[in-house]
Amino acid sequence: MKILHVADSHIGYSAYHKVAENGLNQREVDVYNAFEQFIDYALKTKPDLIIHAGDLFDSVRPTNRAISFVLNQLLKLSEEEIPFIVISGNHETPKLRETGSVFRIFEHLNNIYPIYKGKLEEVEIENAIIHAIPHSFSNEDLRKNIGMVKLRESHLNILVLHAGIIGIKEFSYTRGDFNEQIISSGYLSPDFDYIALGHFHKPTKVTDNAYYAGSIEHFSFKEAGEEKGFYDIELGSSLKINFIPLKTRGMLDLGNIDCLNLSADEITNEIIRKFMESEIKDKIVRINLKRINRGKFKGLDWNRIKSASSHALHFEISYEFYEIEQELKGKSRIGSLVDEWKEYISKIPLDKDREEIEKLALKYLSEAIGGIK
Ligand SMILES: [Mn+2]
Repeated sequence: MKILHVADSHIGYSAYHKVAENGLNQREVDVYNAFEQFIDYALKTKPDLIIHAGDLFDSVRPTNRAISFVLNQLLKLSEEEIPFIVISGNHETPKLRETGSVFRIFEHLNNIYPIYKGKLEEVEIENAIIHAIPHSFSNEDLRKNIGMVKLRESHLNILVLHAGIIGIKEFSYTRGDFNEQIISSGYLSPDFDYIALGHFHKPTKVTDNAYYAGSIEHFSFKEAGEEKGFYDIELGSSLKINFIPLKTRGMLDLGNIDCLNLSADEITNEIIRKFMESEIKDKIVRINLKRINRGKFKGLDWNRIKSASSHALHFEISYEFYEIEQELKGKSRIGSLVDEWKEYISKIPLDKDREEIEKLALKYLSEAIGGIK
């Protein structure tokens, strides 16, 4: 059985100020392009099944444009009779049930199976049972949903989930996204023929039978330099899995410049040198300035930096001001922090242990302040 596993398309995402020729936000267009490449691949290769493991849309209320784009793409699959199973992820699931799901629109399309009601649903396609678990109302509900799965021995059993996985040494997931679901790796049973995961944006093998497809485009600088795409899978008595890259816009993190011992001019030169070193044309680019003070920051030659970065799609500087940390080290600042904390705690009703809590807090405060280098 031939399956395509894709996830985290985040259709409707837009960012930065660059506008495409058609007047739309360039990043929104980039994401449409990536998704369309995927659909074209599906139409050409005609898989028996497509699984989208959540976050098809970037938000609970996508724009009409984003909805009609997806509708048009899915209609192509529907007409070609390519089954498309999509579960809801944290991004498109409303916090309040009454809000209703955008996925309802797709419910009446032939061959399109939107799974979004917070409960496990089973879809049978050829000799496979797809146990599809949408974004659930809580982590506990998610665990209950997984517990309800009944493997069918006569069939291939595929689990679909949108969640972070913790508890695997080789794979560390850091929590972060809003409303996200997390489960421990113990729920990824080796008894499934395949587990199609969504949520983590980097394509990753988590266990022998569980994979994150990753996202179809770069959605934050954490993803800079990552390859984006989806899996083309041959599933039978064994699992053959092939990563198919998509053409996406480059995102470059040009790293840090330590500004402590550099003059404003030297920092400007260093930024421009980094631009020259890397091919930044049409890319999304970031540089981080470490240990810079306000004076030097103001003194950077912004005109030169602007013109040297003008052929990037987007350029941003992140920075940390050094003098704030230095102030913290000064005695007066420590004093005021402690005073601020004492005032804060005095307003909080504590029946007992006040002394103990105050002692601990002061210890941690002084450690934290002392630890800033
Ligand atoms: Mn997600």
